[in-house]
Amino acid sequence: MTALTQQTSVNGVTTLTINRPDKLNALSPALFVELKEILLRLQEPGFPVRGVILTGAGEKAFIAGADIAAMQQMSPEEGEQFAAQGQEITELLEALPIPVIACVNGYALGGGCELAMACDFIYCTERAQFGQPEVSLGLTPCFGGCVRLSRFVGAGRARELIYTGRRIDAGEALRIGLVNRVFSDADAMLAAARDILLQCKSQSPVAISLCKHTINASYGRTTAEALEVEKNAFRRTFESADKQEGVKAFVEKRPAVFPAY
Ligand code: CO8
Repeated sequence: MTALTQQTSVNGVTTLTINRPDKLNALSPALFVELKEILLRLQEPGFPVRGVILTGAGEKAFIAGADIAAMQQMSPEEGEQFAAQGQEITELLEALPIPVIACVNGYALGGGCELAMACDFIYCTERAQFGQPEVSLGLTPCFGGCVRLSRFVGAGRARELIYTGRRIDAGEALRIGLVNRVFSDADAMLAAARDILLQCKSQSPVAISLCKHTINASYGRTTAEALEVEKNAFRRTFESADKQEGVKAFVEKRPAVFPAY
């Protein structure tokens, strides 16, 4: 357990909690160092985790963005380095070969919204607020906001939200497809996220990781290139013990039991 990022694991599901509630879990350079260490560990082959929940400590915020106070004195070079740190975290999150759900209770602004969008999908509570307010600070989103928001909500809505810096509530986030589900409170949200991850856990981990890789790889590729990635993924399932077990179990009319990796 670290000071700024807490990690707890139950039944193969790890919960990462950004833990700076007095600063609404704002993302500092030190926090990125801790988070990177944990994400690198989760990536190691054979690490016994099959799903991740990313959430924020306290009642008010998931993450209220990058640490604005830390940015005040940064030179352009330091700013670029901070941006690179944040992008590395979003890329590590996106590349984890297991499902990752962002659970948003409160503010997910700027870098907070960007970290949530680097997860596979987002659940939130009725109190959640999302936004990319960077333009109001004379900044641009730089942990993937300009890149990932349009993937969730389409280019027109993303442009409107980014150019105005407008905050949206949970209902609007659900309507435009930024979040998958809205819950009355954090306990219900976290219970549902754990439940979904346990459902994923009973499926083939090899197949899930290949699906995730294929979906991520489809961005920025032509349809033909993306279909090639999909075909290769399918081929790779034929090299796996999971495919042998899954297909055999169907033929034998019994539930598949996939090996744990
Ligand atoms: N950074 C640093 N501290 C923060 C941040 C933040 N992003 N957000 C809140 N805090 C701190 C406040 O300063 C305050 O600290 P203190 O008690 O010591 O004064 C504490 O958290 C509580 O905040 P408030 O008193 O402001 O709480 P309110 O309920 O009144 O307001 C808001 C909540 C609306 C969320 C308000 O805090 C706010 O607007 N926060 C900033 C939101 C924002 O603009 N986020 C985007 C930041 S930029 C970004 O994330 C883009 C990444 C760009 C990276 C660039 C790399 C160089």
